[in-house]
Amino acid sequence: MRITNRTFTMIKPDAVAEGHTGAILDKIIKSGFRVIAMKYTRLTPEAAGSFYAVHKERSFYSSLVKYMSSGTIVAAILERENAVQDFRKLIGATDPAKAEEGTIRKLYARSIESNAVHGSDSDENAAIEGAFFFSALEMF
Ligand code: FUP
Repeated sequence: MRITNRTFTMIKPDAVAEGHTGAILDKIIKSGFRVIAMKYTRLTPEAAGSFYAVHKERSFYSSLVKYMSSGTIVAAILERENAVQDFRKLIGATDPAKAEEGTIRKLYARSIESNAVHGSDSDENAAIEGAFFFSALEMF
């Protein structure tokens, strides 16, 4: 049976700048996720604002947009059974101070804003977020 459960991730500017890309990808791959599509890119403030539009009314929005457009990111689509839920377990709580030992955010995040990685929160958002960065041809 073909497994079609996918999630979307970004390795965020702090983690890329600090040289954690390789270690984070290694952890993701060794946890059984297959990389379906991946690229290094950088968000403009407009693109970051649009990606996080759901948080537009929140007090942290403008700071988040500035941070997410501050440097190189790695965007990727991942595939595995139960991808969305299990990837969120692997990355840990939004606030690294509350993240469980061994999670990517516990290991590599600096703060609730500079929290190293993104993981989609539903299958629907995984599809929307993946399509934000990749064309249908790139997602094979
Ligand atoms: P998560 O699903 O864990 O990425 O968290 P949210 O969707 O709640 O938040 C999206 C991003 O907004 C977080 F990754 C970091 C940022 N954020 C803040 O900067 N401050 C907050 O209080 C909450 C979130």
